[in-house]
Amino acid sequence: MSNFRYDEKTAIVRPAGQAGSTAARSTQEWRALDAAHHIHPFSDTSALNGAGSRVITKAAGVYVWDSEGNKIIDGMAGLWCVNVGYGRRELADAAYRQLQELPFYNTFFKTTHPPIIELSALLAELAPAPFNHFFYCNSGSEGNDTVLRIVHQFWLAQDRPTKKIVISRHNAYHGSTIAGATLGGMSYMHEQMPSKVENIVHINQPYWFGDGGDLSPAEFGLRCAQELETKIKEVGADNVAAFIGEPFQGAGGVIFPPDTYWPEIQRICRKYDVLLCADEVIGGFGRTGRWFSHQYFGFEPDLITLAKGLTSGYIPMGAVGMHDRVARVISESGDFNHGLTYSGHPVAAAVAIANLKVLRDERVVERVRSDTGPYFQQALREALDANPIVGEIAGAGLVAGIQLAEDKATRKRFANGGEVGTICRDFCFGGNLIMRATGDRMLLSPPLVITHVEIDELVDKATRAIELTAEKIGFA
Ligand code: PXG
Repeated sequence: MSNFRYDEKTAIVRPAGQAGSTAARSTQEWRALDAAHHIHPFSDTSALNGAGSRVITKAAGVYVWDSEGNKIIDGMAGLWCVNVGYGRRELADAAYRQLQELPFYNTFFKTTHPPIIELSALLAELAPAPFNHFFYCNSGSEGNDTVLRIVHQFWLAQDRPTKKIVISRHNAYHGSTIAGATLGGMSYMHEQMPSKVENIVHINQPYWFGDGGDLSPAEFGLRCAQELETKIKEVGADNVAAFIGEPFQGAGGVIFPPDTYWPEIQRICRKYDVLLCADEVIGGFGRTGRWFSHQYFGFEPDLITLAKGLTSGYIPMGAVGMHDRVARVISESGDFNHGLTYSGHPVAAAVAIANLKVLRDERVVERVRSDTGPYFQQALREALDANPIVGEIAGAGLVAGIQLAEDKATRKRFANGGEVGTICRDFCFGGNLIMRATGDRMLLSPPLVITHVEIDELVDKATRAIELTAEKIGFA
């Protein structure tokens, strides 16, 4: 399949048939070239170049290999996306076939093509009943830009042009385009933007461990949701178009809202005629053991943003799924003036179909729900509940956020938030484990095809990193 060969001994990738050619490079050479020409996302370039990037050269299943030959268990599924695991031949073959058959054609100008037709029908089959229409783009960020366009058009088409405000949450992540980052609640991103998109406001996140005070989780969930009602009243329901939220916050730290939160958010949205948008970029395609994480939390959004697991990250693709009541309005309101050259790209669509068929036909989502998900959640709790620096373990299915904290009983977090998480992350590096840190929350979101044995390895390595961290800061 590949024109490149991986040399097990040197851990170097070489063009096939050219062992030892100049195209093969050492880690040092790769790092030097990377430093010379590549600006990395969300990175301090000079600090990174000083330390040198880790060069990942191949992957299979739940493992990646670096250019030094280290085999690393990928507890983050790439960047929350490689749901079917690495190296699935079906996806590569689908791309190859489609590249030969029809590598590109657009879906503008009264045109369509078989891959995007088949993908749309398949998504309609897999998504909950009222989601039968999909608009395509290339990423989660573009998906959320698209959500803004749809929401605006939805109200405009119904002669309610004042409904423009979209309410989001602090510490949400909705992407890095200007609109995506404005929707997100990451202030460090806002600080570097020339301006924000208008008519976007934020309320607090449902982060009980940090902000719950003396309230029970259930009370706190209700109180956070009711902030939405307060905000709607403050700006006027006639001015509010939509609320958007990740069913659980991913990049923000795998923050699982209390059970009371989403039903109350839904009640408020319905009461004030506000569209409810679920950003399923991380939660979609099986992560919680349901096809979509809004199903896990028991609510029914009007729009869903999709990306990442749609193609398992093998090729870029994003989409927005519309509830019938939204699709009807958008379909019947004349031109929708939005689209991207690669909206519905045939190769991405072919890969998405192959990916979704793996998830469906191998019953991967069901397995996460009834087998590997519960096994993973239980293993984490057994290993870490008694650890002196573990404050809470949040999650479901194959996603978890492990809060490192000074005192579990009082939910006291460490001063200098993030330092302890960084120490732990460094131990993960040393232990050939990829586990992400957001502040002092350690995050796991492995490929959904992970086995029990691999879960044991993942949990052992994560536990070891956390134990070493506890020792280092004097808590062991
Ligand atoms: N919505 C959510 C919920 C996301 O997690 C996006 C939208 C944007 O998707 P694109 O494809 O435009 O990146 C995301 C992306 C991290 C991290 O550090 C998370 C994401 C992206 C980059 C880093 O956890 N999520």
